[in-house]
Amino acid sequence: MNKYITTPIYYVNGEAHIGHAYTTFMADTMARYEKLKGYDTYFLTGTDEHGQKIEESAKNNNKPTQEFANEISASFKNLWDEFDIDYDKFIRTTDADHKVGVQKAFEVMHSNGDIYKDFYEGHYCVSCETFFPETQLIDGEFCPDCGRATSTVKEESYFFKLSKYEDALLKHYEENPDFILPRSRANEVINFVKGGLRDLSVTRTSFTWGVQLPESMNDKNHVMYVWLDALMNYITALGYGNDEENMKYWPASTQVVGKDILRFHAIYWPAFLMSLDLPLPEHIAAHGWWTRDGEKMSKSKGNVISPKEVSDAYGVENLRYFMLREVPFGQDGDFSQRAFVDRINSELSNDLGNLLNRIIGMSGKYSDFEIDSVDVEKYHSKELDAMNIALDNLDAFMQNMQTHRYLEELWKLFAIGNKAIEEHAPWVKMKEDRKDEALATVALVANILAKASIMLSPVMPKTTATISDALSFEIDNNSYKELILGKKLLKLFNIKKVPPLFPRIEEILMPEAPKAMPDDKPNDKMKEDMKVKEQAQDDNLIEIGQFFQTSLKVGTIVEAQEVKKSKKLLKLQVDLGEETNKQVVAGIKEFYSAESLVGTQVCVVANLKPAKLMGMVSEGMLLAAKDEDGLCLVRPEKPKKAGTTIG
Ligand code: ME8
Repeated sequence: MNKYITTPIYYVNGEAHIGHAYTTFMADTMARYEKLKGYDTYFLTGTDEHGQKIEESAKNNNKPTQEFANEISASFKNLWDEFDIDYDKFIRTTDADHKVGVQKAFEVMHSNGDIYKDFYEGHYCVSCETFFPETQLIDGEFCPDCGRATSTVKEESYFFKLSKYEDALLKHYEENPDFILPRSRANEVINFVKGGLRDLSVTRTSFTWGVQLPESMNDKNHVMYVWLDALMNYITALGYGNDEENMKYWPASTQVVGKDILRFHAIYWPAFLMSLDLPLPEHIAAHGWWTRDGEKMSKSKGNVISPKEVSDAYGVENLRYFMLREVPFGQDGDFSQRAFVDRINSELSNDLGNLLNRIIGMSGKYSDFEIDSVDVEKYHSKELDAMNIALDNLDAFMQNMQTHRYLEELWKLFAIGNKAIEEHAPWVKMKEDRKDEALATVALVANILAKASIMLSPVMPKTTATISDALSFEIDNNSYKELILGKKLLKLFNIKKVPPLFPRIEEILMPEAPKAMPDDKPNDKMKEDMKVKEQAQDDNLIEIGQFFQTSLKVGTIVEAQEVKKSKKLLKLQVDLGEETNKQVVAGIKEFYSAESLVGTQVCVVANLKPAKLMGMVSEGMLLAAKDEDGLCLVRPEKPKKAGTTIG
């Protein structure tokens, strides 16, 4: 049987942030999971490159549109390659065969009587690439989705008969309660459709950056509406309208999207497919937003976290694990560095990493790195039963995209393994001459690690490859069938030493997010500022008021100490001209000795919320510049009184 998994195709108006990475990790995990189960799986991602938004972004960057699209599309592709995203195809909507496929789809919809020409008069939000009737706008002007000012559109347009599909859509939702995942999201879609669907304008005449209509329409004035063009990627990627061999993968099994674009995927997309006489996808799975300080992270707000920076600092698999474990599927999640570091240290390093180290250590000491499972069932049937219950629960969680529950359940295995070692203390049994029992516990834990690694492999493919190498077995569909479905034990292990999988990590100081604009509907004051702000955001500029929210001061370092067990941190007492000194924990140990700092002056961000680093409170941040040659502190050119304001 086939499985087909997709991500949205991302707009090329800016580089990827961790929201995009999350969607892509989710879909990649699902695709790897289906492959592990033995399905012939096709996984698609790519970039959405047409439309007014991209045309305007290219203009703002003074680049020809295609050149601009090429650069950003390549940056997405390179990032996914660096992150080992195992896609089968990376589609670009500027690909020639995609355009042919979209034209074919337009022709089919037209010949099925679903396309007609009329005149569109209404409003358009370029940022959302969405039409709105006046009645839906906030105060007659602002986009109900993103709050930005809309423009008025009056132009000839071809329309798609969306209204015709209202009943068929409602029937489909009712008969397929898992069409929209999580199920809790279905109601908003159903209510929207019940509220009445208007026919959809699917071509534009006021700009040219889009797919032309098919020759047969004999109308060169129109280009396709970007959402029609974009949604079709899911079938053109399989060759629709060209070489259709890969259409065997259609319908998609899971199409992962963010909740911002659920309406397009759960209403327009199935209606288009019905018009094309194609079956509908099995699941549209909509996840929540990653926020920063409670605000949706987005390119235009400038409050984004770069996935590359996080993965450079902490490793891409740790990032994958954290994102899939932290947030219940469908809900929003705040990206907290503290939570990230805590999960890596406690769940990956303590629960999983230590278990592997203990098995390597004990097998080396007790049985020359060979482990035989001969006595596991005799001494550990209770643990094996508990392990099998947890393993049996996993599939349902993954099918519903509940990766947090999946990982939580999987971690029960490590708890069983760690508890068995504590309770059965193999080192005591070795001394008491009960070697069989001691080795049975070691073998139990080796089997737990092997089975858990198979099931963890879709989330952490590289880490689990290291574990399977250390335990001398393969992670593939055969081992899945034997060890997971067949519940067998691995008879023999030849253990190899590997370096610790997850060395404990420390929080690296990252600046606080700039205060972002609220995402909610605009109030009066916001509306006044909206246009100016939009311009500034597009140029990645901040307002002077935002700058002055940061209190920068000259400080004198009066005490400096090394933080034991930390390669990076120094603990400083800094005089900022206040009654008491401030404690700053700074990641500069590799570049400055503690003694050399005492008595020197630095520039300090003095109004940061206190944060804890390795259990120590840090009440500020030092300004520093870092390049390939290392890091240097930013200091006043001449001595200044402690506490002098910088700005
Ligand atoms: O909407 N948190 O592209 P896009 C979580 N081209 N996920 C986020 C996110 C956040 N803060 N921000 C973005 C488009 N995403 C269209 C799609 S598909 C035929 C066309 C993720 O670049 C999430 O998956 O704006 C969201 O749906 C997608 O990126 C939007 O990416």
